[in-house]
Amino acid sequence: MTVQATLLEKMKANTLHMTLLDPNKQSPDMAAKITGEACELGTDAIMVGGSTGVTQENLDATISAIKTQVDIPVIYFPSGAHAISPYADAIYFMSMLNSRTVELTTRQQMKGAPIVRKLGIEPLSMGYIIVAPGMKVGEVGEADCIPRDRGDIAADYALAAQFMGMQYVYLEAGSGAPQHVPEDMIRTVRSTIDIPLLVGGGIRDAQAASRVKDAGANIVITGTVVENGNYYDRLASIIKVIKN
Ligand code: 1GP
Repeated sequence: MTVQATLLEKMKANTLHMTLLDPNKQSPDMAAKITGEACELGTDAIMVGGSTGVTQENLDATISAIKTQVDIPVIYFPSGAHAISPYADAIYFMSMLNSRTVELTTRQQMKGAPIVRKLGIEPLSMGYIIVAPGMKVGEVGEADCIPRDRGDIAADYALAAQFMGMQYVYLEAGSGAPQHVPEDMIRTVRSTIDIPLLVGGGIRDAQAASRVKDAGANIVITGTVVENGNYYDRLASIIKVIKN
């Protein structure tokens, strides 16, 4: 079964949770430990990526270690074509729709496409939309961040993604954002498109996860929450609220 088919099947029944790990932020062994626990707690897939500091070496080592611990999909969440791992089950083949630079809308994709084909990784096409404050990814991606009160603009970008044939839309407030994507914006986008909606950035507790889920996210992504030592109970409560 493809990763796409697996995710679509699971989404029929429930909102999904994905755990994001940055290969530059912990050792491969620690990544394997965290993802093993996240998997036991019910996370649906592991995403691996980061805005800066991802190398072919730390990416391959991290994904290989994770694959020894989990049998849920491991999806590469790339920042460019400079590193692509043959060990990933799938790659978000994404365009940062509101970037001001052609590098992140189409040029890195042009460079990465033949590599993805050669390696045989499943591409999951995604329109990536950066919402204020955007944090590091908004900065390095040279994004015209969507103002937090302009759900209409986010919805127009999301609809454009659907019309361009993309399989997913991701609303991103940026890793470590003080506040997650506003619920009004999530609702507006959800009611505009028919394809699955991912939401991430700034979701650090069960209350936030619940708000994002109730507003209409099909997939809720958390990253930072597993970056400090005492994540287990917090991650458990986040996944529980998403699955209920
Ligand atoms: C980053 O949205 C993700 O792409 C995760 O954000 O680190 O704030 O959970 P956090």
